[in-house]
Amino acid sequence: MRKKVSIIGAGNVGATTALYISELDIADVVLVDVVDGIAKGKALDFMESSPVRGFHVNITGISGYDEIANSDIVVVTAGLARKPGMTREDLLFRNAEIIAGITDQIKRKAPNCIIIMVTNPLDVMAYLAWKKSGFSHNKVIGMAGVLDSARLKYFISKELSISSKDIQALVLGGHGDSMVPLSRFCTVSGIPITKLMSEEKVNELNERTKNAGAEIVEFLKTGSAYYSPAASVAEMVETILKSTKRILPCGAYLSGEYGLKDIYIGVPVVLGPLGIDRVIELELTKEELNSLNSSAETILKSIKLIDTVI
Ligand code: A3D
Repeated sequence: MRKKVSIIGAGNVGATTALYISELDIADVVLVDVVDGIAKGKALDFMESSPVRGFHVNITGISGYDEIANSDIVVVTAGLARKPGMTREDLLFRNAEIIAGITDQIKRKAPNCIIIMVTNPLDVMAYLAWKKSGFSHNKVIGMAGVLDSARLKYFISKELSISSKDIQALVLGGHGDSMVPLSRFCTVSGIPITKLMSEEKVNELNERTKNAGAEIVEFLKTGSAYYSPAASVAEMVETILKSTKRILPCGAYLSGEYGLKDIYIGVPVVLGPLGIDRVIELELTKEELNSLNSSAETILKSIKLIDTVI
């Protein structure tokens, strides 16, 4: 029996994720969207590319939830983007309602799956899905750290004119302005990044990483990044399904690690076949811990705001 990955939301991130996962040839993919025809049309289009791209898995597109039954992983990318005149809070409430509804469906139809949350605000939506699903917290994971670290790796590789393959970079904290890039843990083939570039340059690349999402929105005008987010989801899916137990930065539930409790936030974890195997707790400097705490405060404030939906 092939593994099965369902993706809720067949928009830019969802559809691109479906394509990347299909091309890995490791799982059948079910694409779900509330707008009738979108998922079906895209799935059929992808399948018609399979003879050329050489993958053998099946992609199904639907507007209901029956087909997600027995999914090993459900990736949630459904939601709204901020529209003119909409505050961040409005968006928070609208997406919270959407995610609450979707989580109900996942709980009913795929009670044994692992949920990977992508919808923003990421850490809050991951918390909501965990609470609403009643799943064990190792089975609800947020995707952000893989993307934020990938962006930092890319900027470093461009700066040093070297392959990004040998770069290790770590970004902690909430997904957004408050993320915490940790240059102390950033290396190129084991060489600390600070030996290869000045501190000013390191800080500049960290800042660019924090604003990387906004930089792309500024170019696109009507949407946000989706190729790199989708690639990051596919990496998490591959890690889980192939049981490679890689250490990846993910949105994880903390119950005391880093001095934080009852929150989802980005930290390095061992990602195993059952979800988060364990959280890796690093010894942080006072300054790094302060940044992580202020990132956590922002997330906790938003969690409080959607108390009624939870
Ligand atoms: P978009 O292309 O608008 O796709 C969203 C899709 O969700 C649309 O096709 C909608 O029809 C669909 N949808 C809405 N409500 C439902 C529902 N109840 N059930 C099923 N489908 C529904 O957006 P996108 O793909 O660019 O982004 C999707 C989400 O991911 C947004 O919340 C983004 O902010 C977020 N995102 C997060 C990251 C991270 O790194 C965490 C990166 C990129 C995007």
